[in-house]
Amino acid sequence: MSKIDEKLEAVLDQVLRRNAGELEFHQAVTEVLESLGRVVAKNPSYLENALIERICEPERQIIFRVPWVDDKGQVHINRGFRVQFNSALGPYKGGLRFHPSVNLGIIKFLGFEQIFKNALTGLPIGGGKGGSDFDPRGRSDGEIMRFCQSYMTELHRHLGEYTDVPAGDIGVGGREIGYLFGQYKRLTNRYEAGVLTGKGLVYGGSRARTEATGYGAVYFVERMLGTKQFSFEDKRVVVSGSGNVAIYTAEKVREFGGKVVACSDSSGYVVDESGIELDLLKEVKEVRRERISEYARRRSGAQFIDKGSIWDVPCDVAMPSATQNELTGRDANTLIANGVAAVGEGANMPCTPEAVRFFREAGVLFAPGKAANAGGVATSALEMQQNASRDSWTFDQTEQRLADIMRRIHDTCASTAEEYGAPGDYVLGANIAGFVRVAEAMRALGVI
Ligand code: NDP
Ligand code: 2IT
Repeated sequence: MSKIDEKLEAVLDQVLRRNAGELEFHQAVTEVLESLGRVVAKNPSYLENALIERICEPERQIIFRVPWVDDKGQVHINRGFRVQFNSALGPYKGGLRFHPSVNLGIIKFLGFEQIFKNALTGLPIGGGKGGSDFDPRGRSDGEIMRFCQSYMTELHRHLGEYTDVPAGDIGVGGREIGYLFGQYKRLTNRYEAGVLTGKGLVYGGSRARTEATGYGAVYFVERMLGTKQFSFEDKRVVVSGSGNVAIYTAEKVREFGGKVVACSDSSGYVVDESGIELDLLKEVKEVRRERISEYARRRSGAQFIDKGSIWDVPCDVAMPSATQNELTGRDANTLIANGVAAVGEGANMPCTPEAVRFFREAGVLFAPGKAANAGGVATSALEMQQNASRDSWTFDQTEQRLADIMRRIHDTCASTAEEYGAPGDYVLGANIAGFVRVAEAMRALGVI
């Protein structure tokens, strides 16, 4: 990892001090600022008007109480968040995460990453993120619904199709978006479809949004492999997680001729040397919401392992698609020793800084999350377009646009890295290209 430019060091120091203890946020800001040294060297005007300081400070942070009643009549309190980070390019846009680990620092890291990711899509969307420390695991549909309704009862006053447009993330999928949209509609008495994305197809959702993040990540990595005359064809692939991103990553890898031999959840991982059977994985995870061990129990030849790391499984391509910092420096060394050719981040910041450094030093192709997983939010922006025009596109039409967007993001990252003297460094390329687009818009809008 490049050392930070001294002009940016003061900015970083201030961010670290002002946001004490928010380690994931520190990590995300540090990585971006490390990339910006080459930009300010070339164009010092980006240091004027506290532009970079402003990018690092959310425009608005909302924290609220979310009371709800469980099936036994017991009252619970969770904490709700929405960080409206940057609206220079469009309304705040980014998902909601429901997971017990959620805190302000995690939402801020995700919101900060989202600014640059959304800029890379080339579509008119600002950056934001939200969520709650609510744990959906083991909760009934009724409990999930009451939680979503309570969460939206507070959040609705901060949203709007021109203001802030949430979507899903960990623990928030189609079911939750439905309950959230229903409550928004009820409170506002407006059928404002464009206020949330990831909606069901019967009430304004976009075809291919469910598949978009995983499919998009595979499109990106396929193009990245192409720069070295490789492809997914006959490759062994390991995909961590078994949620929305992981499942549709696996589906597209298979379409491209690769074989996904392992996936996971927080209880462990399964290895299936004949290739993960997608209908069974969807049945276990999407329909029945069971643990990953259930997959191995129902599939002969598959093995469930609850010790060690999924990255111990040898592969040609690794696609971490579960959560932040799930792939450590040790894991990176194991993957490198096993001959990994490429790593594509389906999740947000799944590789630790040390892991990223090891991959870079070993010459492993590395696609950072803010570029590789941008297909989800890009398709959300396509959902907003369809809602604004009261139109509904076919699956093929929508997927074609997704594929074009991902190839363009890849090429932008690659050409930006080259322009700034670091060919093949997609981290640098993504950070710089995303930053420049946001910075130019912010400059045009004045000091706000
Ligand atoms: P899901 O809730 O659908 O799935 C998350 C998966 O990751 C589950 O298998 C879950 O296992 C696993 N996981 C979550 N937290 C942990 C943890 N602390 N340790 C180990 N495993 C964990 O979420 P998504 O698939 O939507 O999101 C996955 C990642 O992709 C996240 O980083 C998200 O921010 C990112 N992302 C999502 C997009 C989207 O459109 N959904 C778009 C871009 C990025 P378990 O069930 O056991 O918790
Ligand atoms: O991290 C992400 O990009 C998402 N969770 C998707 C955001 C969105 O608005 O579709």
